[in-house]
Amino acid sequence: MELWYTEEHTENAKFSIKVKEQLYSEESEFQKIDFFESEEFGTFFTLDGLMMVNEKDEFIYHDMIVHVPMATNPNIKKVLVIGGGDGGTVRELTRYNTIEQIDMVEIDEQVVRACEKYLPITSSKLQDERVNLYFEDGLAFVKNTDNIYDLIIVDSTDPIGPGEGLFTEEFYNNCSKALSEEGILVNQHESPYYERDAHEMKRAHRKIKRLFPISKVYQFHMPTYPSGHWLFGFASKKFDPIKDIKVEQWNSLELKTKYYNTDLHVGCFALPTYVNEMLESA
Ligand code: AAT
Repeated sequence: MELWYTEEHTENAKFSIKVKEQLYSEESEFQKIDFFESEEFGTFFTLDGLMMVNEKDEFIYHDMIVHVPMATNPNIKKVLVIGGGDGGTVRELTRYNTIEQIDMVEIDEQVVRACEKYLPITSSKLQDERVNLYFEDGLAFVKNTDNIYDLIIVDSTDPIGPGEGLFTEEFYNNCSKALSEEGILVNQHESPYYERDAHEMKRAHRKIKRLFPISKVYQFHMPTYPSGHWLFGFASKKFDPIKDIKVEQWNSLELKTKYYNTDLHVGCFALPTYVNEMLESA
């Protein structure tokens, strides 16, 4: 008998992956966590039935969420990661020797423990001595932090379930306060393609652009996320990701990356016309 994982991308379109074996299935306090083994995408996990991370395309997401802000300001020393329980974002951050402190706030400890067991490819650097793990709601965590982080990365689920609070104006406002004057905020910004995701993308952009003098959106390809076309937001009080990119400085680090490079960094901010129009009218 064949086993397939199927995700509804819209009411009328579904995406399926042939599964070799289900490795884990638990209902945590916050969400349903499932791990699967597959031929095409290796090990992958879902939260409430939605694809989060798989071994084959995770490098795209984690390259783009980390190296874009790091090449814009290579002097980043203190970083806050909100969500990101699989550890992929932390793994990429730990490659910079210049980063001194990485605080990661994940609401669901069970996601981290399961990733440590089944997804060492992303979780392997969570033990780095610069990493401090906090198991609490990111929304509450940023409330009482003032002017300390150079970079906040919101590596969150979609705005349903526990991730909902991470798409609110109150949250973005507290992130702004928690950032230093040089601070950068990068956030999981949904997809412009299908209507439901595009609605969330516009809502997020509307809120962020009111709070930050520089607020841009950049794109990348995620084969396993709905439509394959995904976005991150880049907001800052000081740095423009295109004008301020430190091409030579970043390349001199000689970090080997499979997706990110400094040409792509500039190119990924060039968006399709329909996406620009949606963002302008947000
Ligand atoms: N690195 C890509 C993986 C993720 S998972 C996002 C994580 O955010 C999950 O582990 C979830 O438990 C955590 N999370 C959700 N809400 C909160 C919260 N309020 N505070 C802290 N952590 C939270 C991102 C996948 C993106 C999928 C896009 N379709």
